Amino acid sequence: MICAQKSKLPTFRNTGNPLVKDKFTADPAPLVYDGTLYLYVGRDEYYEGQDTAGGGKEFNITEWLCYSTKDMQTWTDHGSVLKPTDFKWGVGESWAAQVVEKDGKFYYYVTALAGEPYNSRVVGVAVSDSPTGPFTDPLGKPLVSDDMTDNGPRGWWNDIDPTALIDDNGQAWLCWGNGTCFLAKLKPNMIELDGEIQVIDMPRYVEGPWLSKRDGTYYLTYASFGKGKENIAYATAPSMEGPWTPKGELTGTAENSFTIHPGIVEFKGKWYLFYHNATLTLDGHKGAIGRRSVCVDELHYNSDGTMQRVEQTQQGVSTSR
Ligand code: FUB
Repeated sequence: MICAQKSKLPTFRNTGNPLVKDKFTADPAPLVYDGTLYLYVGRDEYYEGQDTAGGGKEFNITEWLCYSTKDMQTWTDHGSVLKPTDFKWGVGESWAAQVVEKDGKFYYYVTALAGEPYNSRVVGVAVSDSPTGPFTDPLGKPLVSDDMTDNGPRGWWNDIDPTALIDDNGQAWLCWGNGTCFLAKLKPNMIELDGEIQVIDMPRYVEGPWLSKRDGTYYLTYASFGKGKENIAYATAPSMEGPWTPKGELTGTAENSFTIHPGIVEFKGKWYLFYHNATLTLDGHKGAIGRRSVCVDELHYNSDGTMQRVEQTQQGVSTSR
């Protein structure tokens, strides 16, 4: 009898920050499901001319990758789980994304470049029965397109960086935006907005929002404009309806990277802040604005619910450096 052999996925050991050392990775988005932490990232790809690119195509991300761990030390590489071209409207580049689980289905909210008739960056959603895919496009069109929001300071590319939170009462929320922080309810089907799109006014808000909840307090953590580049700041609220109170900086700026992007999760009794810097050299290519690397450090809270400032370390959360 011939038994089909399940192909074995590659694994690696956490040897400190950056966490992934064989690829450039950015915009980390953790998800805890069934005792496993899944980490979704965009793959920053090197391309000829990238070092001198000005203003335009700093980032070259054409696929999203997934990693998983049960102990933060041994990681499994699930490879590429979604591409912008998996959406029939998607063309080329993909930016930050997040996966959330509801009733055994996994919803992948992504930033992608959409072709005709959208011709802008949009938020899309893909769905799967498994955290590692395959993911398919249930809508056949973007979830948020440029015509649905005011353009604000970033024009046609302000609808980026979606983050989703499902509250304990089952209400799901979607937050996104560059230059403007947008917030809307999701319908129970998770693939349509429900009601008005609000704008949340955050000091020095740039992009990369991340929604989380701990002990009845809601956190909106985001990339803010710091000393010449982005750092991470946050605000808290007693409910998703607000009011949101700015709480200041959570981190400084990232080493060698203009951008930084938070991803926060509780896993096995500890809280973690994922972010990226650009300290990795790979195949002779030094880290750069579009050659970033995902990192993780522990996150601690004060008794009043505020977050303690996170120092970005080389040790990270590894035990094997
Ligand atoms: O990775 C491309 C963009 O850079 C993301 O969408 C932003 O959050 C910033 O990290």
